[in-house]
Amino acid sequence: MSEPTQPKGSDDPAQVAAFEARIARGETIEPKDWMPERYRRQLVRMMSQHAHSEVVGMLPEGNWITRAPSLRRKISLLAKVQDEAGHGLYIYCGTETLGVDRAELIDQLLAGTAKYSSIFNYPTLTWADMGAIGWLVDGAAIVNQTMLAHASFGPYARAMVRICKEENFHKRQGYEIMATLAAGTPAQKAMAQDALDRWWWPSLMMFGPSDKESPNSAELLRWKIKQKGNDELRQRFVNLTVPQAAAIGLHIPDPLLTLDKETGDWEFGPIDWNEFMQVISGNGPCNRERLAARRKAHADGAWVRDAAVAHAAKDAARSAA
Ligand code: BYC
Repeated sequence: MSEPTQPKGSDDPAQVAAFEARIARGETIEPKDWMPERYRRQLVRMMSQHAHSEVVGMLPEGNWITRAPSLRRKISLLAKVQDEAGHGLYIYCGTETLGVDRAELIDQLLAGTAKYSSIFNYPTLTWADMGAIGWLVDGAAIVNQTMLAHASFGPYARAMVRICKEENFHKRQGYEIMATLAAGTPAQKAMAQDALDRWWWPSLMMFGPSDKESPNSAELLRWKIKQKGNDELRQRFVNLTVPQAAAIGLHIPDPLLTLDKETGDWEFGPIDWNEFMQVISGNGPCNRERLAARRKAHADGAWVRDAAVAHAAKDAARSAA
């Protein structure tokens, strides 16, 4: 990992105390401000994983652009997938303010040494999967990212504000697909239910391991990078989504789902953490396929990067002249 462009802090206790006091007062940390090296590294870890998720996340949906059932659906899906590329770009730009080169992060992704969200390692088998992804995956992302819009690091928080606005549109387009299918023929309704059955549990896994198994949470919460723990956000997502499923006549695939009338929480059954660990260790149903697709896209795009660099050099020479 390259060194930060800003003067690197020595993490002396007085500086750390002053930094933590700023965090406690709810101040935003900006790239040129002093920050503990560990804070910078945690941000690079989390933001680069997030950026990679946006970019790899284009693949499962990109798979359906040519097969969208109508022009209207195709336009929406195309716009959504393009938005995800933009999200990746904003977040990679955010990591650059922390002194890390985007090319280096992409190399880590292509080498298979960087993580990206577990959810994108599942296949998109039917058109209803476009509905399920928009509704559930973007829905989960909104719950997670609305909190990150208050993160203590300014560039990340600001990127989240815009991203969340776009994710809201993504969620609506997904939910509309699901609602339309659920109100359609029995075969269409069955297709929607099947997509919900397959995407429900992986969506809950998006929030990460339970708080007691989450090695990074305590530090991220202390530095207000995260505002809430993984379990609280997962519960919030379940509480929001259960009534949405009921409204369109679909069933959440969890026989243990029950409403706790006192707390208002929908209690859910156990998550298969073994499956989660398999997926994040590279052994999910599509991990290899996803990385192969990214590697090919990167290689195919080499001429575009070369042309951009040549153009920038010509521009600089022209300005100098
Ligand atoms: N998948 O200590 P923990 C989108 C890893 S894209 C893979 O709880 P943390 C969209 C975790 O990294 C949405 N890995 O970690 C795009 C850690 O490993 P390392 C993507 C996961 O950071 C296209 C280890 O498990 N959103 O919306 O405190 C189309 C222990 O976890 C996952 C973001 O990236 C996972 N699900 O909390 C449609 C949001 N969960 O790094 C939609 C930003 C955990 O120590 N990220 N791990 O080796 C976050 O909010 C947090 O990083 C997480 C995890 C809640 C994900």
